[in-house]
Amino acid sequence: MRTQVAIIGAGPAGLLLGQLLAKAGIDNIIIEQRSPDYVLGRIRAGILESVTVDALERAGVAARLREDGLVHDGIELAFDGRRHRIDLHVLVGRSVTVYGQTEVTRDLMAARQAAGITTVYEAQDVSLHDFGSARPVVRYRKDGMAHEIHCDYIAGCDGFHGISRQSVPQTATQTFERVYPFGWLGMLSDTPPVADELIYASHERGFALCSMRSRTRSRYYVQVPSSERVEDWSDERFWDELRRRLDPQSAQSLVTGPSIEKSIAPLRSFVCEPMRFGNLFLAGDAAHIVPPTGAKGLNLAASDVLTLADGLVGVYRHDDKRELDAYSARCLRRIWKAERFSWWMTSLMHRFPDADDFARRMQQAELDYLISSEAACRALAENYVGLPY
Ligand code: RFL
Ligand code: PHB
Repeated sequence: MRTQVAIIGAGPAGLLLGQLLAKAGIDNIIIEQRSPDYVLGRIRAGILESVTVDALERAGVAARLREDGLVHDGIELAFDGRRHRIDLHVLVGRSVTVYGQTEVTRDLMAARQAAGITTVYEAQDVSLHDFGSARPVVRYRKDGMAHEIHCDYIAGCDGFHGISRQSVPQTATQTFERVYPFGWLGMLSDTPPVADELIYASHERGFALCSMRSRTRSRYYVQVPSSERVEDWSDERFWDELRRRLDPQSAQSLVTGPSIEKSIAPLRSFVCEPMRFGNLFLAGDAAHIVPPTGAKGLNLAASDVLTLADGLVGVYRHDDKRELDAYSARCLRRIWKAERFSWWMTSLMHRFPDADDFARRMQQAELDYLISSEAACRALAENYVGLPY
Protein backbone atom coordinates (compact mmCIF):
# COMPACT_ATOMS: atom_id res chain seq x y z
CA MET A 1 0.00 0.00 0.00
CA ARG A 2 1.08 3.58 -0.56
CA THR A 3 -0.11 6.78 1.14
CA GLN A 4 1.19 10.28 1.78
CA VAL A 5 1.01 10.18 5.61
CA ALA A 6 0.96 6.97 7.68
CA ILE A 7 -0.53 7.68 11.11
CA ILE A 8 0.27 5.29 13.97
CA GLY A 9 -2.53 5.18 16.57
CA ALA A 10 -6.28 5.91 16.38
CA GLY A 11 -6.61 7.86 19.62
CA PRO A 12 -7.79 11.47 19.49
CA ALA A 13 -4.42 12.72 18.12
CA GLY A 14 -4.29 10.23 15.23
CA LEU A 15 -7.97 10.52 14.33
CA LEU A 16 -7.99 14.33 14.43
CA LEU A 17 -4.82 14.53 12.33
CA GLY A 18 -6.34 12.10 9.82
CA GLN A 19 -9.47 14.20 9.57
CA LEU A 20 -7.60 17.52 9.18
CA LEU A 21 -5.39 16.02 6.47
CA ALA A 22 -8.33 14.44 4.64
CA LYS A 23 -10.12 17.82 4.65
CA ALA A 24 -7.02 19.31 2.98
CA GLY A 25 -6.93 16.54 0.37
CA ILE A 26 -3.90 14.77 1.89
CA ASP A 27 -4.06 10.99 1.68
CA ASN A 28 -3.55 9.11 4.97
CA ILE A 29 -3.90 5.68 6.55
CA ILE A 30 -4.22 5.04 10.30
CA ILE A 31 -2.72 1.88 11.81
CA GLU A 32 -4.09 1.02 15.29
CA GLN A 33 -3.18 -1.99 17.39
CA ARG A 34 -6.51 -2.25 19.25
CA SER A 35 -10.15 -2.71 18.21
CA PRO A 36 -12.55 0.28 17.82
CA ASP A 37 -14.49 -0.87 20.91
CA TYR A 38 -11.34 -1.01 23.02
CA VAL A 39 -10.38 2.52 21.95
CA LEU A 40 -13.89 3.78 22.77
CA GLY A 41 -13.91 1.98 26.13
CA ARG A 42 -11.13 4.11 27.62
CA ILE A 43 -12.59 6.77 29.89
CA ARG A 44 -10.25 9.72 29.95
CA ALA A 45 -10.38 13.45 29.39
CA GLY A 46 -13.41 15.62 29.88
CA ILE A 47 -12.43 19.25 29.39
CA LEU A 48 -11.84 20.92 26.02
CA GLU A 49 -10.16 24.28 25.58
CA SER A 50 -11.68 26.61 23.00
CA VAL A 51 -8.66 25.94 20.71
CA THR A 52 -9.59 22.24 20.76
CA VAL A 53 -13.23 23.00 20.05
CA ASP A 54 -12.11 25.17 17.09
CA ALA A 55 -9.89 22.32 15.82
CA LEU A 56 -12.83 19.89 15.95
CA GLU A 57 -14.93 22.49 14.15
CA ARG A 58 -12.28 22.81 11.45
CA ALA A 59 -12.18 19.04 11.13
CA GLY A 60 -15.95 19.08 10.53
CA VAL A 61 -16.82 16.96 13.57
CA ALA A 62 -18.27 19.50 16.03
CA ALA A 63 -22.02 19.13 15.40
CA ARG A 64 -22.72 16.88 18.41
CA LEU A 65 -20.19 18.76 20.52
CA ARG A 66 -22.03 22.05 19.86
CA GLU A 67 -25.31 20.34 20.78
CA ASP A 68 -24.28 18.32 23.86
CA GLY A 69 -21.09 20.00 25.14
CA LEU A 70 -21.54 21.93 28.38
CA VAL A 71 -19.88 25.35 28.35
CA HIS A 72 -18.36 26.14 31.76
CA ASP A 73 -17.52 29.71 32.67
CA GLY A 74 -15.87 28.84 35.97
CA ILE A 75 -14.32 26.21 38.23
CA GLU A 76 -14.32 25.89 42.00
CA LEU A 77 -11.46 25.26 44.39
CA ALA A 78 -12.44 23.67 47.71
CA PHE A 79 -10.31 23.60 50.84
CA ASP A 80 -10.74 24.18 54.59
CA GLY A 81 -14.41 23.27 54.27
CA ARG A 82 -15.24 26.06 51.78
CA ARG A 83 -15.59 26.48 48.03
CA HIS A 84 -14.10 29.39 46.08
CA ARG A 85 -15.23 30.09 42.54
CA ILE A 86 -12.79 31.15 39.83
CA ASP A 87 -14.76 32.93 37.13
CA LEU A 88 -12.85 32.08 33.96
CA HIS A 89 -15.09 34.16 31.76
CA VAL A 90 -14.87 37.33 33.85
CA LEU A 91 -11.11 36.94 34.39
CA VAL A 92 -9.96 36.06 30.87
CA GLY A 93 -13.06 36.26 28.68
CA ARG A 94 -13.01 32.57 27.76
CA SER A 95 -14.61 29.32 28.85
CA VAL A 96 -14.01 25.57 28.59
CA THR A 97 -16.34 22.87 27.27
CA VAL A 98 -17.20 19.63 29.05
CA TYR A 99 -17.35 16.89 26.40
CA GLY A 100 -15.82 13.48 26.99
CA GLN A 101 -12.82 12.15 25.08
CA THR A 102 -14.95 9.07 24.30
CA GLU A 103 -17.43 11.28 22.45
CA VAL A 104 -14.66 13.18 20.61
CA THR A 105 -13.24 9.83 19.51
CA ARG A 106 -16.68 8.52 18.50
CA ASP A 107 -17.36 11.64 16.36
CA LEU A 108 -13.95 11.40 14.67
CA MET A 109 -14.36 7.67 13.99
CA ALA A 110 -17.81 8.23 12.47
CA ALA A 111 -16.55 11.02 10.19
CA ARG A 112 -13.63 8.88 9.04
CA GLN A 113 -15.87 5.94 8.32
CA ALA A 114 -18.37 8.15 6.45
CA ALA A 115 -15.55 9.50 4.28
CA GLY A 116 -14.39 5.94 3.56
CA ILE A 117 -10.80 6.54 4.68
CA THR A 118 -8.70 3.50 5.63
CA THR A 119 -8.12 2.68 9.28
CA VAL A 120 -6.44 -0.63 10.02
CA TYR A 121 -7.58 -1.80 13.47
CA GLU A 122 -6.04 -4.71 15.38
CA ALA A 123 -2.72 -4.38 13.58
CA GLN A 124 0.00 -6.48 15.24
CA ASP A 125 3.77 -6.04 15.43
CA VAL A 126 3.67 -2.51 14.00
CA SER A 127 7.19 -1.35 13.11
CA LEU A 128 8.62 1.86 11.62
CA HIS A 129 11.47 1.84 9.07
CA ASP A 130 13.63 4.24 7.05
CA PHE A 131 12.08 7.40 8.48
CA GLY A 132 15.49 9.05 8.17
CA SER A 133 15.06 8.77 4.40
CA ALA A 134 12.51 10.21 1.94
CA ARG A 135 10.81 6.79 1.74
CA PRO A 136 9.61 5.67 5.17
CA VAL A 137 7.88 2.32 5.54
CA VAL A 138 5.46 1.00 8.16
CA ARG A 139 5.15 -2.78 8.57
CA TYR A 140 2.52 -4.70 10.51
CA ARG A 141 0.73 -8.03 10.63
CA LYS A 142 -3.00 -8.53 10.46
CA ASP A 143 -4.88 -11.85 10.51
CA GLY A 144 -1.57 -13.66 10.12
CA MET A 145 -0.53 -11.73 6.97
CA ALA A 146 2.40 -9.30 6.70
CA HIS A 147 1.67 -5.82 5.27
CA GLU A 148 3.77 -2.82 4.26
CA ILE A 149 2.78 0.83 3.84
CA HIS A 150 5.07 3.14 1.86
CA CYS A 151 4.65 6.82 2.66
CA ASP A 152 6.25 10.30 2.66
CA TYR A 153 5.80 10.95 6.38
CA ILE A 154 4.95 8.99 9.54
CA ALA A 155 2.95 10.62 12.35
CA GLY A 156 3.57 8.82 15.65
CA CYS A 157 0.26 9.34 17.50
CA ASP A 158 0.43 6.09 19.47
CA GLY A 159 0.42 7.36 23.03
CA PHE A 160 2.96 7.07 25.83
CA HIS A 161 3.54 3.30 25.47
CA GLY A 162 3.52 3.32 21.65
CA ILE A 163 6.20 2.08 19.26
CA SER A 164 6.97 5.41 17.52
CA ARG A 165 9.06 7.07 20.22
CA GLN A 166 10.72 3.72 20.99
CA SER A 167 11.79 3.45 17.33
CA VAL A 168 14.05 6.48 17.66
CA PRO A 169 17.64 5.82 18.85
CA GLN A 170 17.95 6.94 22.48
CA THR A 171 20.96 9.06 21.58
CA ALA A 172 18.73 11.22 19.37
CA THR A 173 16.34 12.19 22.17
CA GLN A 174 16.42 13.93 25.50
CA THR A 175 13.64 13.05 27.91
CA PHE A 176 12.45 14.85 31.04
CA GLU A 177 10.33 13.04 33.59
CA ARG A 178 8.69 13.30 36.99
CA VAL A 179 6.67 10.44 38.42
CA TYR A 180 4.36 11.46 41.28
CA PRO A 181 3.99 9.18 44.33
CA PHE A 182 0.22 8.79 43.84
CA GLY A 183 -2.48 8.14 41.26
CA TRP A 184 -6.09 9.06 40.57
CA LEU A 185 -8.86 6.56 41.19
CA GLY A 186 -11.65 7.58 38.80
CA MET A 187 -15.30 6.58 38.88
CA LEU A 188 -18.05 7.14 36.33
CA SER A 189 -21.70 6.94 37.39
CA ASP A 190 -25.11 7.80 36.05
CA THR A 191 -25.89 10.23 38.84
CA PRO A 192 -26.42 13.99 38.56
CA PRO A 193 -23.16 15.93 39.16
CA VAL A 194 -22.79 17.36 42.66
CA ALA A 195 -22.43 20.91 41.31
CA ASP A 196 -22.89 22.84 38.05
CA GLU A 197 -19.14 23.35 37.69
CA LEU A 198 -16.02 21.29 38.41
CA ILE A 199 -14.76 21.21 41.99
CA TYR A 200 -11.02 20.72 42.64
CA ALA A 201 -10.71 19.84 46.34
CA SER A 202 -7.56 19.87 48.47
CA HIS A 203 -8.00 17.95 51.73
CA GLU A 204 -5.95 16.42 54.54
CA ARG A 205 -6.88 12.97 53.19
CA GLY A 206 -5.81 13.88 49.64
CA PHE A 207 -7.07 15.55 46.48
CA ALA A 208 -10.53 14.97 44.99
CA LEU A 209 -12.13 16.17 41.76
CA CYS A 210 -15.83 16.39 40.93
CA SER A 211 -16.30 16.43 37.18
CA MET A 212 -19.04 15.33 34.81
CA ARG A 213 -19.85 14.13 31.33
CA SER A 214 -23.42 15.46 31.15
CA ARG A 215 -26.18 16.68 33.47
CA THR A 216 -26.93 13.07 34.34
CA ARG A 217 -23.46 11.49 34.28
CA SER A 218 -20.75 12.26 36.85
CA ARG A 219 -17.02 11.63 36.80
CA TYR A 220 -15.26 11.72 40.18
CA TYR A 221 -11.64 11.18 41.16
CA VAL A 222 -9.80 10.69 44.45
CA GLN A 223 -6.03 10.75 44.97
CA VAL A 224 -4.74 7.32 46.07
CA PRO A 225 -1.24 5.94 46.81
CA SER A 226 0.52 4.48 43.73
CA SER A 227 0.33 1.02 45.29
CA GLU A 228 -3.49 1.02 45.48
CA ARG A 229 -5.52 -1.65 43.60
CA VAL A 230 -8.87 -0.85 42.03
CA GLU A 231 -10.28 -4.22 43.25
CA ASP A 232 -9.97 -2.94 46.81
CA TRP A 233 -12.37 -0.07 46.13
CA SER A 234 -16.05 -0.95 46.38
CA ASP A 235 -18.45 1.75 45.19
CA GLU A 236 -19.38 2.41 48.80
CA ARG A 237 -15.77 2.92 49.83
CA PHE A 238 -15.25 5.32 46.94
CA TRP A 239 -18.33 7.43 47.78
CA ASP A 240 -17.37 7.55 51.47
CA GLU A 241 -13.86 8.70 50.68
CA LEU A 242 -15.03 11.32 48.19
CA ARG A 243 -17.61 12.68 50.63
CA ARG A 244 -14.98 13.07 53.36
CA ARG A 245 -12.79 15.18 51.10
CA LEU A 246 -15.51 17.63 50.02
CA ASP A 247 -16.82 20.74 51.75
CA PRO A 248 -19.87 20.02 53.96
CA GLN A 249 -22.36 21.53 51.51
CA SER A 250 -21.13 19.42 48.56
CA ALA A 251 -20.81 16.33 50.75
CA GLN A 252 -24.43 16.70 51.74
CA SER A 253 -25.76 17.14 48.21
CA LEU A 254 -23.65 14.33 46.68
CA VAL A 255 -25.94 11.85 44.91
CA THR A 256 -24.46 8.33 44.87
CA GLY A 257 -25.24 5.31 42.73
CA PRO A 258 -23.61 2.29 41.08
CA SER A 259 -20.37 2.85 39.15
CA ILE A 260 -20.19 2.25 35.40
CA GLU A 261 -16.40 2.28 35.34
CA LYS A 262 -13.58 2.51 37.88
CA SER A 263 -9.86 2.73 37.11
CA ILE A 264 -6.59 4.01 38.53
CA ALA A 265 -4.30 6.28 36.49
CA PRO A 266 -0.72 6.98 37.59
CA LEU A 267 0.41 10.62 37.51
CA ARG A 268 3.44 11.60 35.47
CA SER A 269 5.07 14.57 33.79
CA PHE A 270 7.13 13.66 30.71
CA VAL A 271 8.54 15.41 27.64
CA CYS A 272 10.60 14.02 24.77
CA GLU A 273 12.71 16.48 22.77
CA PRO A 274 12.76 16.95 19.85
CA MET A 275 9.44 15.78 18.35
CA ARG A 276 10.77 15.22 14.83
CA PHE A 277 13.25 12.63 13.56
CA GLY A 278 13.70 12.91 9.82
CA ASN A 279 10.26 12.20 8.42
CA LEU A 280 8.82 10.84 11.68
CA PHE A 281 6.81 13.30 13.78
CA LEU A 282 5.62 12.54 17.32
CA ALA A 283 2.32 14.07 18.49
CA GLY A 284 0.17 13.89 21.64
CA ASP A 285 0.94 11.47 24.48
CA ALA A 286 3.62 9.80 22.32
CA ALA A 287 5.76 12.89 22.94
CA HIS A 288 4.57 14.20 26.30
CA ILE A 289 2.47 13.40 29.37
CA VAL A 290 0.98 15.78 31.91
CA PRO A 291 -0.71 14.87 35.18
CA PRO A 292 -4.48 15.32 34.61
CA THR A 293 -4.89 18.06 37.24
CA GLY A 294 -4.71 20.88 34.67
CA ALA A 295 -6.91 19.04 32.10
CA LYS A 296 -4.28 19.58 29.41
CA GLY A 297 -3.40 16.18 27.86
CA LEU A 298 -6.05 15.94 25.15
CA ASN A 299 -5.79 19.66 24.47
CA LEU A 300 -2.04 19.42 23.88
CA ALA A 301 -2.61 16.47 21.56
CA ALA A 302 -5.04 18.65 19.58
CA SER A 303 -2.65 21.60 19.35
CA ASP A 304 0.21 19.32 18.23
CA VAL A 305 -1.81 17.85 15.39
CA LEU A 306 -3.12 21.27 14.32
CA THR A 307 0.49 22.41 14.00
CA LEU A 308 1.46 19.21 12.17
CA ALA A 309 -1.51 19.43 9.80
CA ASP A 310 -0.61 23.06 8.99
CA GLY A 311 2.98 22.00 8.28
CA LEU A 312 1.91 19.17 5.99
CA VAL A 313 -0.57 21.41 4.16
CA GLY A 314 2.32 23.85 3.63
CA VAL A 315 4.38 21.10 2.00
CA TYR A 316 1.68 19.48 -0.14
CA ARG A 317 -0.35 22.53 -1.10
CA HIS A 318 2.23 25.34 -1.25
CA ASP A 319 5.52 23.48 -1.64
CA ASP A 320 6.69 25.32 1.50
CA LYS A 321 8.51 23.36 4.24
CA ARG A 322 8.97 26.20 6.72
CA GLU A 323 5.95 25.36 8.94
CA LEU A 324 6.84 21.70 9.01
CA ASP A 325 10.45 22.48 9.88
CA ALA A 326 9.24 24.64 12.78
CA TYR A 327 6.94 21.85 14.11
CA SER A 328 8.99 20.58 17.04
CA ALA A 329 10.11 23.96 18.38
CA ARG A 330 6.65 25.48 18.02
CA CYS A 331 4.89 22.62 19.81
CA LEU A 332 7.46 22.40 22.59
CA ARG A 333 6.98 26.04 23.57
CA ARG A 334 3.29 25.41 24.24
CA ILE A 335 3.93 21.99 25.77
CA TRP A 336 6.41 23.24 28.37
CA LYS A 337 3.98 25.91 29.55
CA ALA A 338 1.24 23.30 29.92
CA GLU A 339 3.72 21.03 31.71
CA ARG A 340 4.50 23.84 34.12
CA PHE A 341 0.84 24.59 34.78
CA SER A 342 -0.10 20.90 35.27
CA TRP A 343 2.85 20.34 37.62
CA TRP A 344 1.94 23.48 39.58
CA MET A 345 -1.76 22.55 39.95
CA THR A 346 -0.71 19.03 40.98
CA SER A 347 1.82 20.31 43.53
CA LEU A 348 -0.71 22.78 44.94
CA MET A 349 -3.68 20.45 45.35
CA HIS A 350 -2.28 17.01 46.30
CA ARG A 351 -1.01 15.45 49.49
CA PHE A 352 2.64 14.43 49.08
CA PRO A 353 3.63 11.55 51.39
CA ASP A 354 7.04 13.10 52.14
CA ALA A 355 5.79 16.67 52.68
CA ASP A 356 7.00 18.18 55.97
CA ASP A 357 5.17 20.87 57.97
CA PHE A 358 6.91 23.63 56.06
CA ALA A 359 5.78 22.21 52.72
CA ARG A 360 2.18 22.01 54.01
CA ARG A 361 2.27 25.62 55.17
CA MET A 362 3.56 26.65 51.73
CA GLN A 363 0.60 24.90 50.08
CA GLN A 364 -1.84 26.56 52.48
CA ALA A 365 -0.31 30.00 51.94
CA GLU A 366 -0.47 29.55 48.19
CA LEU A 367 -4.13 28.51 48.26
CA ASP A 368 -4.93 31.47 50.51
CA TYR A 369 -3.03 33.84 48.19
CA LEU A 370 -4.79 32.39 45.17
CA ILE A 371 -8.31 33.03 46.39
CA SER A 372 -7.49 36.50 47.71
CA SER A 373 -5.59 37.82 44.68
CA GLU A 374 -7.28 38.62 41.40
CA ALA A 375 -3.88 38.56 39.66
CA ALA A 376 -3.24 35.00 40.90
CA CYS A 377 -6.76 33.87 39.90
CA ARG A 378 -6.27 35.40 36.46
CA ALA A 379 -2.98 33.53 35.98
CA LEU A 380 -4.73 30.26 36.84
CA ALA A 381 -7.69 31.10 34.57
CA GLU A 382 -5.44 32.07 31.63
CA ASN A 383 -3.67 28.72 31.79
CA TYR A 384 -6.79 26.66 32.49
CA VAL A 385 -8.69 27.91 29.42
CA GLY A 386 -5.51 27.35 27.35
CA LEU A 387 -2.67 29.64 26.33
CA PRO A 388 -2.79 31.10 22.81
CA TYR A 389 -2.00 28.56 20.10
P1 RFL B 1 -3.93 7.90 23.21
O1 RFL B 1 -5.31 8.33 23.55
O2 RFL B 1 -3.18 7.11 24.21
O3 RFL B 1 -4.02 7.08 21.84
C1 RFL B 1 -2.92 6.37 21.31
C2 RFL B 1 -3.44 5.26 20.44
O4 RFL B 1 -2.33 4.56 19.87
C3 RFL B 1 -2.56 3.15 19.96
N1 RFL B 1 -1.27 2.44 19.96
C4 RFL B 1 -0.75 1.83 18.86
N2 RFL B 1 -1.21 1.72 17.62
C5 RFL B 1 -0.45 1.02 16.73
N3 RFL B 1 0.74 0.45 17.06
C6 RFL B 1 1.24 0.56 18.30
N4 RFL B 1 2.40 -0.01 18.63
C7 RFL B 1 0.48 1.27 19.28
N5 RFL B 1 0.66 1.57 20.58
C8 RFL B 1 -0.40 2.27 20.98
C9 RFL B 1 -3.34 2.99 21.26
O5 RFL B 1 -4.08 1.78 21.28
C10 RFL B 1 -4.24 4.23 21.22
O6 RFL B 1 -5.47 3.97 20.57
O7 RFL B 1 -3.00 9.15 22.84
P2 RFL B 1 -3.36 10.53 22.10
O8 RFL B 1 -4.17 10.27 20.87
O9 RFL B 1 -2.08 11.27 22.04
O10 RFL B 1 -4.37 11.28 23.10
C11 RFL B 1 -3.93 11.75 24.35
C12 RFL B 1 -5.07 11.74 25.36
O11 RFL B 1 -5.68 10.46 25.34
C13 RFL B 1 -4.59 12.08 26.77
O12 RFL B 1 -3.64 13.12 26.74
C14 RFL B 1 -5.74 12.52 27.69
O13 RFL B 1 -6.64 11.47 27.91
C15 RFL B 1 -5.21 13.03 29.03
N6 RFL B 1 -6.28 13.38 29.97
C16 RFL B 1 -6.93 14.60 29.90
N7 RFL B 1 -6.64 15.47 28.91
C17 RFL B 1 -7.33 16.65 28.80
O14 RFL B 1 -7.04 17.44 27.89
N8 RFL B 1 -8.35 16.99 29.66
C18 RFL B 1 -8.72 16.16 30.67
O15 RFL B 1 -9.68 16.48 31.38
C19 RFL B 1 -7.98 14.92 30.85
N9 RFL B 1 -8.30 14.08 31.81
C20 RFL B 1 -6.62 12.49 31.00
C21 RFL B 1 -7.66 12.87 31.92
C22 RFL B 1 -5.99 11.26 31.14
C23 RFL B 1 -6.34 10.43 32.16
N10 RFL B 1 -5.67 9.18 32.24
C24 RFL B 1 -6.33 7.94 32.22
C25 RFL B 1 -4.24 9.15 32.03
C26 RFL B 1 -8.02 12.04 32.94
C27 RFL B 1 -7.36 10.83 33.09
C28 RFL B 1 -7.76 9.98 34.27
C1 PHB C 1 -12.46 14.63 33.67
O1 PHB C 1 -13.65 15.02 33.59
O2 PHB C 1 -12.15 13.47 33.41
C2 PHB C 1 -11.42 15.58 34.10
C3 PHB C 1 -11.74 16.93 34.27
C4 PHB C 1 -10.77 17.82 34.69
C5 PHB C 1 -9.50 17.38 34.94
C6 PHB C 1 -9.16 16.03 34.76
C7 PHB C 1 -10.14 15.13 34.34
O3 PHB C 1 -8.56 18.26 35.38
